[in-house]
Amino acid sequence: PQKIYLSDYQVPNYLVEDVHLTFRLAPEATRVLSRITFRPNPDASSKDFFLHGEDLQLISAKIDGAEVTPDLVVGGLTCAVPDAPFVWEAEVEISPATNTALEGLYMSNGMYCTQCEAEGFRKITYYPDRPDVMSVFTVRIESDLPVLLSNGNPVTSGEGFAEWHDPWPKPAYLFALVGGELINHPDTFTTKSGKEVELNIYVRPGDEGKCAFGMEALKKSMVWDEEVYGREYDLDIFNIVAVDDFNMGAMENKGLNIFNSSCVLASAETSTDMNFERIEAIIAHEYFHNWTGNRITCRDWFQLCLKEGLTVYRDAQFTADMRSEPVKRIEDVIALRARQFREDNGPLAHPVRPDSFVEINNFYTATVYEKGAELIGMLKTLVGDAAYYKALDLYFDRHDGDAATIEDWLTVFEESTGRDLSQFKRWYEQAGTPRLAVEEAYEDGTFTLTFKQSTPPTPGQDQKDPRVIPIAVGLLNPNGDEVVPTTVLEMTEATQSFRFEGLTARPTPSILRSFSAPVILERASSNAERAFLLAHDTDPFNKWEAGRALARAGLVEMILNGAAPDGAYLDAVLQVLRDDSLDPAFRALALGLPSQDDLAQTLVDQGHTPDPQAIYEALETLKMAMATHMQDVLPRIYAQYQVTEAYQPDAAQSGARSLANAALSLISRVDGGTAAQAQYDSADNMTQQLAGLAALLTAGKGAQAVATFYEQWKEDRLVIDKWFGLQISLADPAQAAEVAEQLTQHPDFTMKNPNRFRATLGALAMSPAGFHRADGAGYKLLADWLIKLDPLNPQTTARMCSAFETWKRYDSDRQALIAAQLDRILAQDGLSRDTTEMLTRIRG
Ligand code: DPP
Ligand code: ZN
Repeated sequence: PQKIYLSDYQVPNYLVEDVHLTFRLAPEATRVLSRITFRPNPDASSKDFFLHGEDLQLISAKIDGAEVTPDLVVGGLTCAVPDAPFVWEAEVEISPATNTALEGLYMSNGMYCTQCEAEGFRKITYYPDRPDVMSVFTVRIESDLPVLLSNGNPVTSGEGFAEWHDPWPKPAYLFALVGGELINHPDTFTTKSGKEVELNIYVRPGDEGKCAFGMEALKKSMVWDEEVYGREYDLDIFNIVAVDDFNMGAMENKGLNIFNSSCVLASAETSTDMNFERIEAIIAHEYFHNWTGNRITCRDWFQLCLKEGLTVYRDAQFTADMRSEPVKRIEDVIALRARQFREDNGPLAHPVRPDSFVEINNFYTATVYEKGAELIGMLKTLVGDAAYYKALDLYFDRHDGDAATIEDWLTVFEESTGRDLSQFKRWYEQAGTPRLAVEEAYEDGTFTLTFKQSTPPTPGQDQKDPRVIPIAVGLLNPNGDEVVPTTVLEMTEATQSFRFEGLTARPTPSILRSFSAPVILERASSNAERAFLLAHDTDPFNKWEAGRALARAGLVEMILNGAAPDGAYLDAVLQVLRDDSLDPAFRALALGLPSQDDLAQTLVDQGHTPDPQAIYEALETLKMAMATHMQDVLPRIYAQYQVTEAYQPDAAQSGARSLANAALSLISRVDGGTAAQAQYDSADNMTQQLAGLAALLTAGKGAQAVATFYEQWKEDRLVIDKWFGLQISLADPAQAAEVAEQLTQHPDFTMKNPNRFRATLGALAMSPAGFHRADGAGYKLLADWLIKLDPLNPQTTARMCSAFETWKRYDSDRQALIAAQLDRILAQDGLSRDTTEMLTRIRG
């Protein structure tokens, strides 16, 4: 497969003035007629005319009305064209009903829908399918289906057709079309300048009761973007459509967002608090793309983080404003470490702005998205809030309508703040997570912090240059008072010291407050100091972090040396649990333990080979010790934080439920499952019901509830996804592969639905002890299914290959078992480009 390089970027040879598309929808023979006005690009050095096209049957082509016979080549066509503006017309036939890759135009439960990002439009018609070719689209859809949608504003519609016009020039990846028998949940929104916008959420019949929350989230997002970023919506209508079969979470097509139904449909009975929070965030994310992504798009796919990093950052700000800022920050850092640090540490490490790829779908990664968002946060910390928003105004002013680059983005900040950001740019160019070692000295009232940064080699990048790192620090007195409030140190050298003068006693530093940079802090610390920070730190993130460090240190001792659970940790966490002045959501997070994967990486960092089963057992032992140590307090907490008001998925209620359910999970280890059964039986919302079911499974008493849950919810595919996933993730690791295998035999299992595939095989891959079982059964089962899925859906197959990305951590027996499976998959005839690239990189 061919590698594409950022350094090879060339401007397009032809620009598009406008596009008219006509769709005659038919499941296996949809006709797409295109009428496209091209003009030669004066800035291009070549006159070659090439249009992308894949899986298209060309019926006819014309230039300025005269039939032509283009040369069909790999990935598209070429044709002789005039050296002046001309009109290209083509008719192609495609087969949405047999399109299982879910890219381009496809069918899901009888409904037509599209997914064009990154390169799906070329499966719809011949076109320069690259984001720097932007054009105005007019679309006519012919079909008997009652709902026919495309981008922009509706023009006309009648018996068997509808026409849409999108006045905003856009790249082809933002094109969308939907046709189906759908039910509408309508509303309206008035923008701050007084423009009325029609809002609709379209769903399959039966789902109409699950739209209200998404609609509220949309309206909140629209208000927030006006208030915080000054961005108003720019069409007469904004449509959202829910689709069951979808590779990603959702897609920001101009004026017609298409969502994986799991990321928009919500009801108290069927969705958990976590689902609600995630849905609110994804609705916001896709809506915010209207400015950061659509009005200003990316010049090429190497710039993906330009829209994704910024939009993730914006949706995180939104969630923090709607809910709790510290809780959101802690949740985000947990996810960042679990997915992005893991990626940065392994064979798939790549810069936030990659410089080469084979298949762009493989670069919709935690690094581009989540680390990309961290870079925006660091930039804001470095320049300050006011300068940040001033720079954003300039960015929107200057680049509205552009296909922009990271250079454009940084130039805006340089010009508006006068800062030189050439060193900051290394964050976009260098892969790997910097290690930040700290040493401390105290003498005559002066406290000195000396930091040393280094980044391990990553594939293709042996040497790394020092980066600019904003390090937020506060200092605490021995009595626990804060003597120096949060101060941002700006580190630019490989080694650098910072002094704090005029202190009366040696302070305890709280370093990297709010996780001010995506680095790994390496600091010798004692359990006494961690417990002190857990008790006294005023920074909620570092308070949580201190508890986590304490838990981790104790667990490492248990795993390596067979130590007993650390009494100091148990006491410290009990203090937090009892402290009713703390936000319940925070306390629930503080009760959480590092994941199996986190502990495996910790052991690797300390020079050990992780044993997945030993890690699992240490966590089980510690949870049992917590349950016993706190057994007097847990029932009180459980009772105190029961919500008695009508269900609301807001921060206050969901915080209370998360604390009560964290308590329930521990209680169930010592009460034989009584409390869990009672909660399961009486629950009137999914958060409570699922927490009850999970606690029953943990207590080994889940069999009956698993059966009744299925009977109750078998008609609801999103709830049944949870049912699949939970049985696997809470199985005894010795049985997880068998449980997963049996569930793949269940009549409700289908690999054609990415959600169901992820709920089953993904759940196994994300349960380390079960997946890494010593006999290799987990590896074999996943490989079997990746081999089956690849011919149908390469994108989802390739995504799931990252289950193997940590393989070099493990012992040589496991490595040999994994290598054999990787090689077995790689040896399949016709393996997709997506999967081949992923496995080749992982195999190394
Ligand atoms: N739909 C994906 C997202 O919003 C890709 N743009 O991140
Ligand atoms: Zn996005």
